Amino acid sequence: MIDPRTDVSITSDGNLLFDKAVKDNVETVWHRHEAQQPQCGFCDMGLSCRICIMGPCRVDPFGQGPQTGVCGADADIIVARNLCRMIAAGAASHSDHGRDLVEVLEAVSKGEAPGYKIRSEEKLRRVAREYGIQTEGKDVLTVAGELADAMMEDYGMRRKSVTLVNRAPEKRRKVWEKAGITPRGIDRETSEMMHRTHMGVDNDWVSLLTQGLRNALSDGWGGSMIATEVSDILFGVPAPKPTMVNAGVLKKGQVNIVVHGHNPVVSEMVSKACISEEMLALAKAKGAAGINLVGVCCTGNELLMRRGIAMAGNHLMTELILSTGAVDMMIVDYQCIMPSIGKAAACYHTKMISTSDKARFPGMEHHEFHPDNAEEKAKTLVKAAIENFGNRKQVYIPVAPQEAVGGFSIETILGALGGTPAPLIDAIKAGKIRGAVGVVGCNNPKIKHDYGHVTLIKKLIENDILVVDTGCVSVASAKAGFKVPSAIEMAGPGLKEICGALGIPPVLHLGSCVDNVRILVLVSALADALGVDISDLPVAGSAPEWYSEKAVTIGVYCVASGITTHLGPMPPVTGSMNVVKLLTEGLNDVVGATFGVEPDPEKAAVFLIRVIEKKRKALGLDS
Ligand code: CUV
Ligand code: SF4
Repeated sequence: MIDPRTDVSITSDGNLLFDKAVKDNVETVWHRHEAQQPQCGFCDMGLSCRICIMGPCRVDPFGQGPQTGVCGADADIIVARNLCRMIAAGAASHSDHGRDLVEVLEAVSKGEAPGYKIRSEEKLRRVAREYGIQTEGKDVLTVAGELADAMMEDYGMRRKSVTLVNRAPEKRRKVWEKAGITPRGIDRETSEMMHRTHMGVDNDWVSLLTQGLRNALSDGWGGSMIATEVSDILFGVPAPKPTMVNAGVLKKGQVNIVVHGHNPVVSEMVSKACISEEMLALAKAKGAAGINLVGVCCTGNELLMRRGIAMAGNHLMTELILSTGAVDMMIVDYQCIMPSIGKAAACYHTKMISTSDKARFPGMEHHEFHPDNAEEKAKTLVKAAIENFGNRKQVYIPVAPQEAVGGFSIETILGALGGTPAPLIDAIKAGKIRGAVGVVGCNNPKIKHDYGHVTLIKKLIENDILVVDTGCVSVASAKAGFKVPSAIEMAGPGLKEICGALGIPPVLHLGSCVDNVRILVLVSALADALGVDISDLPVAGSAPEWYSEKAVTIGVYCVASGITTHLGPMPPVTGSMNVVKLLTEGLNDVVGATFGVEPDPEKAAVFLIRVIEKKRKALGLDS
């Protein structure tokens, strides 16, 4: 295979491993993306519909061909329905991930999950009280069981609203009440979204999108928030830790195990097995100096947050790190795992393992993890990885790892500030920090790998804007060196002063994609401290290289929560100017925030800075 491209990424490990993959005849996401060109223009604009089999249908954007599908749906209806189904899929993914954690919590309470335990009793009791559970005098497992029960109710149809919306500032909850978008039940909103988008149900694009907002809020303040909170309860509340990033975290002389996916339920058990004496002795007996567990994507973020475990890469690096030939085993759970990677691994000695009853992949061995067998399964797999160490052929690890600090939970951020957001607010009031932007989301082969993330973040911190990041962005920014305390040298003078005094980098790693809810908790604390709504704060969101349905849902719940959000790639909505206008302007009157789309990260920085400066002015901060 000859490939003229030498610059798919802005990172050197990305480019070098891409060349290696090409040399080894490994097909990558970039090859397949090219093979898809030109991609369908109707789909790109959201104008194709295959909801029923009177179709599939397409609406002609130029006005000459058909203007409705067979059922009579016009461009507005088709575009809105398609977007709403993306929201439902994203909400379902995060919320189902949350459900898996609630099930582990329940199993722990019943003593049916050996190896798992309650690591943060303090947080368990605190969250239980938010659910109205009387915790005094009750033992920890009883509280865990009652909390799991109460959370299960959040998924259903017995409540007026999901419980954790109470964390939002009162003003925000009023906005939701008025717009009729307070999420009632987590599964309910997703289910209703699917119902409304069936042929012949909701055919008003405004009312469809309104339900889209409610559905997204059921993720942000429901399913994702439960996922994060229960993960903290079971695996510990993250605190800042030093770590390493990029493909250089793989080690030549050690057994390399990579975990990929999203749910910490599996990776936590694997991480435990990797440090057991028994496994270490076995590795040594097989000639390895140790066992090196590293992560990719969000399950890696979960481990990094709580254990300081190194990150080998983000979404577009998942195939490439296999081409190091140094991965003895990759263990996946679910979400964002390209079905191609089994094939890529087949070019090397790498053993590929799937673990979830709901996620299977070609070219992988399936070893199903459940709360009752996870501890044992993890040991079996680590053993198999050790056995596989001797089968390595050539190993190519082209770069040295980059240092980074990760693991900022809101609890530790506020703790570092003395228990209140006041010092942060003072720095914002004084204009030393102009505001904050959450930069989140994926990679997408439509954009040079990590270019959007790194370019945007560089501009923001130069302009004294504090950046918090999650998901695949967090790996990009760590690789770029933004996550060491000395990175303040790249920040503007005010941000440099504040971060310097606190000993923190100008870009804070808040975790995985479900951990975007930590941003919601942080902005709620800031808004409450100032007595304003979230939409009044000098904050914004951005997803410069997003690709997934989950990212759509995150974007929508951020905007519905009052955070104006930038998207790099255009979502498939340009077929309806009505929908575009609602998303980019109209929503301002409903929720006080909008979307902005700008593929160029330099221009996106200007957009975000303007949003922040406008909010500052409205708050009277610079008068
Ligand atoms: Ni959930 S959703 S590519 S791994 S951030 Fe990474 Fe993060 Fe997007 Fe997926
Ligand atoms: Fe066509 Fe309407 Fe069926 Fe969609 S729902 S495929 S527009 S007939």
